[in-house]
Amino acid sequence: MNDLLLRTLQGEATERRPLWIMRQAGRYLPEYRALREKFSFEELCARPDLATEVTLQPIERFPLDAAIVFADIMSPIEALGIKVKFAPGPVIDEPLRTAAAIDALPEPAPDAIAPHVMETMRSVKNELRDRIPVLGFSGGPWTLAAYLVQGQGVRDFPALRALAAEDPGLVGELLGRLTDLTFNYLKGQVEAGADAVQVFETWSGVLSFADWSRLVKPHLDTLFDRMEELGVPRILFMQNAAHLVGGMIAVPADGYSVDWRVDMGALRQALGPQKILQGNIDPAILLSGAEQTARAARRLLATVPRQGHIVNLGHGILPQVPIDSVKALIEVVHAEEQTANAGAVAATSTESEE
Ligand code: 1CP
Repeated sequence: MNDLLLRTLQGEATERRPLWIMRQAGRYLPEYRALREKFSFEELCARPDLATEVTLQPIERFPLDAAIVFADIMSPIEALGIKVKFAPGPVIDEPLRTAAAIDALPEPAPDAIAPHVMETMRSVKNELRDRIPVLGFSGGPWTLAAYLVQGQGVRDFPALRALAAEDPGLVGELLGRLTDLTFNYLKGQVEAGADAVQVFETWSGVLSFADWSRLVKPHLDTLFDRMEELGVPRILFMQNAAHLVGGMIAVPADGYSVDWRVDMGALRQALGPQKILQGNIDPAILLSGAEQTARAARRLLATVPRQGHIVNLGHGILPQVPIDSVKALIEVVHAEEQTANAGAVAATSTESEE
């Protein structure tokens, strides 16, 4: 297996940095858009044969170092008896805003949580035959709560923040239930074959450091502590959360995925070599084409030491990104190995000349 990602997450030095791209299966790929002409997003997620095909689309096109199973962060939510529509982001008809609604949420049996995603995972593992690792993923409890309480993605999620101010105990109760759901969902994916998992806590950044530390961090600590028993590396992604990084790196994860607002070189210097960091090219740079993308990638590699770094974007790839930008990113990351080899050869020949 190409195990660059897993070895990096275990703290090993590798011949080059691993690279995968958040939202690598999806709308920037013409072959994904072609499938979407025939099937809705819900159908693509619900049918393991189609979800497998979509998962593998970027892998067939590019030499990426991991696959990520095709689903949505809201995929486990149906097990709570809540219908999620996509337009194009998740929409809930009756947002959860009362104690009665939150208390009434069922506690689904683990095998009732998104069984179609587990089947997709098994089928992807089977198709890939251990060529590269497969990531499982889930939304983080706060990010799931954001959609459940707000009803849809709305800038800064004011209804969620209002409920958190008005009844922090109730929001805590909801986060506790979503932590259980997320844990069981990720456990199912690992049992189905996931080699590593990522928790997308995308909307963390809407809270202040004090509120996030009090309201959300304890649930992430519980989730990541419990995940240790799953025996696979755990990555935590937070977006728009430069002000939360100090708390984020105290969550017991194996890797920390930060967005482009974080100065990764400075973060590495502050943390020392132990913590594994993932990211963090600004996804918008890829819109400006191959040349700008290559420049940004070279700058990233020059500022962040190789060991302990997983190259990725700072957030999901955008639907309008040209394919050539993705190719340019991959070329820069792959060229580092050649440079390192050339360096090694040069060093050897200098030695033999001495
Ligand atoms: O085809 C379509 O029109 C549907 C678009 C789409 C896709 C391709 C949605 C709706 N979800 C997905 C797949 C998806 N979502 C994946 C698997 C693809 C891959 O990684 O290769 C993943 C990992 C996600 C994760 C996700 N969905 C997050 C967390 C990561 C992030 O980007 O922050 C979030 C916040 C969502 C919500 C969501 N679902 C869909 C959209 C368009 C959104 C964006 C936010 C919103 O509009 O509220």
